[in-house]
Amino acid sequence: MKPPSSVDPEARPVAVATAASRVAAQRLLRALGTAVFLSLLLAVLSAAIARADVPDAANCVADSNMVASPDGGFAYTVLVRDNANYPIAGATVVLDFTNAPGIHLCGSQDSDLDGRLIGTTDVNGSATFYIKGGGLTAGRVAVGTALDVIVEARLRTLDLDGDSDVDTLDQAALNALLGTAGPAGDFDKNGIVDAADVAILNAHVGGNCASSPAFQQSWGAVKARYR
Ligand SMILES: [Ca+2]
Ligand SMILES: [Ca+2]
Ligand SMILES: [Ca+2]
Repeated sequence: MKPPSSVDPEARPVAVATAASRVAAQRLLRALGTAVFLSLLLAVLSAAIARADVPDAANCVADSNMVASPDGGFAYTVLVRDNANYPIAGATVVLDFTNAPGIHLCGSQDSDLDGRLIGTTDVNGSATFYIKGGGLTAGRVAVGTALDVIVEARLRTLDLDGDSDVDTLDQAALNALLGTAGPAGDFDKNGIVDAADVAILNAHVGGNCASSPAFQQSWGAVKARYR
């Protein structure tokens, strides 16, 4: 029988160290596994968020016919959605009038005079503009997100002579367009200039760039920014 003193003095410490190492290794593996899982989760979430933040012009909605007047009496709404057709809040919407010569935007709205109006969508992905402007154009207004064009809209304004007001001269100009197909003078966008369009113009006589109808107080409510 071997005396206890013959036991290798190193044996027990080594065995203890090995067991401790296994526990440490398992802990390390678990920590690594958790880290890898969290990294993958973060990557997936980031991709989902990135995708949700990107407007898809094909799913955005904007009227190809636009109406404006110096008093800002007509709403024009743009809906911004992503590739899964979900609305995007806080998205930039740009109305670019630079290819619509003959249109004059009121300086009170296009304060930097660059021929563009910029809005931001609300929680429903919607941005509503009350375009203050006048004039006639054969060009189109590019309606788009920060990156893409959604639609090239045809614009008609109540200020037919382009002097930034609506008065008897505009009424006379509209009378000369009666029976035509528009877009000039076709304010209800039904493809013909008639008495209904005359009635619309008559309701805005006296309006100009300085007009501030009651509805403009709702600008803040729709959370659209202009500059
Ligand atoms: Ca501008
Ligand atoms: Ca006028
Ligand atoms: Ca009409």
